[in-house]
Amino acid sequence: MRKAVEKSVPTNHQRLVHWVEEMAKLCQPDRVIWCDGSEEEKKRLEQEAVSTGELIELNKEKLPGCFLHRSAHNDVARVEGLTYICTCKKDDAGPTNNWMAPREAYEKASAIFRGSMKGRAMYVVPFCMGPIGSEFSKIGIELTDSIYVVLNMRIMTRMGQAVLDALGSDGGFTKGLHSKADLRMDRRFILHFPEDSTIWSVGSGYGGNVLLGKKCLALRIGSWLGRQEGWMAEHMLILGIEKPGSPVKYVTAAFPSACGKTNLAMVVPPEGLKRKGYKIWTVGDDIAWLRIGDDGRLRAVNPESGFFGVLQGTNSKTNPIAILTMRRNSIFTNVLLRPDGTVWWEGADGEPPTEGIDWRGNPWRPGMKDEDGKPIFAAHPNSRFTAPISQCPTYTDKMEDPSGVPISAIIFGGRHARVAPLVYESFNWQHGVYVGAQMASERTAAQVGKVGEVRRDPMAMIPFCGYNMADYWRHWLQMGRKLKYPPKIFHVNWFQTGKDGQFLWPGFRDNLRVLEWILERVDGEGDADETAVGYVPRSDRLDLTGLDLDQASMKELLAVDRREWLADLKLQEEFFAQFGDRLPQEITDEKDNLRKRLTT
Ligand code: GTP
Ligand code: SPV
Ligand code: MN
Repeated sequence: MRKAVEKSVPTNHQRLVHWVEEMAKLCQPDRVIWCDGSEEEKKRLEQEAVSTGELIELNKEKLPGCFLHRSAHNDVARVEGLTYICTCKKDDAGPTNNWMAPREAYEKASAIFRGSMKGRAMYVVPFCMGPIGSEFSKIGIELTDSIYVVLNMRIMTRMGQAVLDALGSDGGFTKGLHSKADLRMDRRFILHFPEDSTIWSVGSGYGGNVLLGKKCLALRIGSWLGRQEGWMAEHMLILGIEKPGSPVKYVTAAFPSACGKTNLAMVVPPEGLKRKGYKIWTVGDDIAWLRIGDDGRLRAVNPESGFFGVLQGTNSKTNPIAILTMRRNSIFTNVLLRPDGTVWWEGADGEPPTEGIDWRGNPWRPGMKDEDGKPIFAAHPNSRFTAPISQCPTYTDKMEDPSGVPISAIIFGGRHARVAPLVYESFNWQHGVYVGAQMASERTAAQVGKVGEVRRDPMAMIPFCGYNMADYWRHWLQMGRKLKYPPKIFHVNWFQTGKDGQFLWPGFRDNLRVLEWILERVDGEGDADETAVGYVPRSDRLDLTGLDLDQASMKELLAVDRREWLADLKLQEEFFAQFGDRLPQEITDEKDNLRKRLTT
């Protein structure tokens, strides 16, 4: 009997096999299934998920190969309050992470994992973050009892037998264990053990909590490994911009969750800039792994192979490339189902449907209100699509380049109704690191919590940095010293509002006008005024051809309001104080220099 089981195990990696057996003993699934990533396996899993209602097959003509999934009502976003970094020393996790001692964490979670897969299968999902064989890449194995997770991992990562083959009989890997268990909030934990390269996630079935390659490995464990091994794991899109006659220039941009990364990664030139013939290449929309190349430049790889993108507000006007990408072989999570088997969400193309089934699975009509008189949404504000990056019209095979793409500029940004101007350039790398460290942004629906509240979110990594952020900034500073050609660092803000509460900047495709100035600056061109916060473009310097924006708004967009900045400095100081002596002196120096510049 035992022989037969062993025979079906498609690896001779004894440590891996042993760990899978141990976890199966804990979770007690009915069977253990090793995933090979084949087309046949995909079909089989889809059929099974459809038969249990875990997935709903969508209209075969209009959305071929597409499925709808509804997650539990209490399980629709990342749960930062239940996400922990479990290091031996609390200080290594730092003041911005939840911390639990490893032993306590394993014990607590084991009690929930114990027997949690009874009556279900345990899938063994071998996955690789980054191109298989690249020095950037890392292998993980996720054990899960969710077919939704397997099918998403199949899109989001390089998954299957090829990964086991690359792992060989003794390769290193991150151990991921996931079980939906009973989906109870009070029995939900997302635990990271960077010292063991282990991730345990229990009690959730939602995206960033359970697709362990994404935020858990590629950012939290990744950032830890990056510091040890001399590279960086960042919450950044990677985008190539090609001007006719010039080589493609690549930039990365770090914006907090639901603040515009996917949109910028797929930006389409606005009418007024079309004459310039720009081409855009999408390398990644959420995560970048950065290393110093032999050429002394910063090089980036997207560790993922798919998008897990926000749907609300996504339509053929705001993001046509995303709409084309998700027309087939995609998974839609928490949207409205139309009677014809297509899907809809707030801000999608076309009029709201006259009827449908909402994200909770209830009949829905436009204008419906709940008991408190609040409108009932057709889709959850954090509803998402999962789609392969290879289907993206702006896909580039540079994505597969094992040595990554060279980065010319790093762009930080947040959702900031006030304070930050549309764009500014830092004075140098050290100042740029400070610009990233002082970032603040309004909360969005991507995480459970109060939407709109401003919080500090350095480098858009506050929920994702797997160690003490003070050490993280030190690592950034060190990387800069090692780079022969450090990229220039910028800050943007697409979200300033005017007195009427409306966005001042049109955003979306018009953001390319700002990227254009950024690339000019990279080339040592582009006029700028030196202000207290950094270099700001002269208002006539952005190419606004075809854009109906009055001079007054443009001035407001580029203004640096000293009073507001000084008020914000107070909040920064409170934030930085948490790190005590561990805060790098350079950050304090940069902050003090800013105060000086603002007051003289
Ligand atoms: P995550 O996947 O959570 O990391 O989000 P993201 O950073 O990729 O954000 P995404 O591009 O999906 O955009 C999030 C929301 O912001 C969507 O509702 C977009 O329509 C909206 N958005 C994106 N870019 C802009 C912009 O330039 N201006 C405005 N006003 N809204 C934008
Ligand atoms: C984010 O919240 O930054 C996301 C979505 O990209 S999730 O996968 O849930 O983390
Ligand atoms: Mn993200």
